[in-house]
Amino acid sequence: MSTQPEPITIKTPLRHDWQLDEVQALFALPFNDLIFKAQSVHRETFDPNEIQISTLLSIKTGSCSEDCGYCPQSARFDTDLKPEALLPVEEVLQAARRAKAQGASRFCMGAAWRSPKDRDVERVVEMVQGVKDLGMETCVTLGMLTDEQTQRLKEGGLDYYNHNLDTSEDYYSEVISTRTYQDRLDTLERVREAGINVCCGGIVGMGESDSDRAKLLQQLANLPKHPESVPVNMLVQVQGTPLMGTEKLDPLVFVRTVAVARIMMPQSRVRLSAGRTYMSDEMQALCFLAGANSIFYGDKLLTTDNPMSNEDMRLFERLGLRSGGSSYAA
Ligand code: SAM
Ligand code: DTB
Ligand code: SF4
Repeated sequence: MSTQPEPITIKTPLRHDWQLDEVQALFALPFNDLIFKAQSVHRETFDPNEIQISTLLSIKTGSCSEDCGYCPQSARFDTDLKPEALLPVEEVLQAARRAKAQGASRFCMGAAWRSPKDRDVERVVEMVQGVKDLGMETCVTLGMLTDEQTQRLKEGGLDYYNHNLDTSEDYYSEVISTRTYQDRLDTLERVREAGINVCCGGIVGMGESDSDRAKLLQQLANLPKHPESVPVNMLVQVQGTPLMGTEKLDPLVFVRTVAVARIMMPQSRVRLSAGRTYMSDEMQALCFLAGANSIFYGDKLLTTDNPMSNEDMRLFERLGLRSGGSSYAA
């Protein structure tokens, strides 16, 4: 019996020298050409019908000192949120067990801090170890980190650290004043140096311009190494936050943003993140076609709603998608 040789696919090379006009030219392609290109790049690396699923839990909620204009957890805005101290480890592990039973492969724990205290990091390390013992991948997002804290998380076995650039450097000061873009880049560099996988993306629909979206993706792709995971969030508008009432982004521009992220970071997981409750099934299907291959799964994001798990499973069935493929593709 003769065995067929495996077909050879030549992968799009990874680039870190994107120029703004090149990124803008991708955004400006006719929609069909852009989606075709994104889906072609996607198939060089990934199974196009496999979606990685992560479940989020807010382990410390609200009363945050920062002024991120999109965020319901800032102490500076009058939102309807009930603050909660850092959760006990066992409560977190119960939520992780439920997430695993529902099919999530990664458990992401978020805390409303500017930066954690050392004793908080110790408690988070216990959570990471407990979640890993369940056989799940771990991700945490705790704000800015020191070298020592990053090291502790690495030693504790953390798989991913989420820290978003959120928007372009130019638009950043319109949204946040209490920490700088450079602070974010510094934390990302620490996480990368420590050998923890990087989860880094942004939010669109905050009133930014086309060129801000292009610049955000340029920043992400021109990092020394592409983030393994790139969350693309649509702003969830929350009553009481300064960005409440911002003009809604054209859904097709959101899909284009996903497609351009896929083309520029061909081996990263691009996550269709916050905002899915406001997206039609058809829009989400277009995002998967544009190369999104990860979602947040479970009825809640951190403090706001996410589609119900059974609705997501139904959508997966209708689209012939499977959950799986938890790790970085390369
Ligand atoms: N406090 C930490 C920090 O800011 O780094 C970690 C938690 S913070 C809530 C994590 C990320 O959630 C933010 O960087 C932002 O990208 C995203 N986020 C927060 N509120 C959002 C909203 N209303 N809509 C979309 N994304 C949001
Ligand atoms: C990310 O990029 N999006 C998630 C996660 N990383 C931590 C958070 C979305 C939060 C949406 C608003 C909320 O639920 O509070
Ligand atoms: Fe605090 Fe993070 Fe919300 Fe900013 S995004 S206000 S740092 S919880």
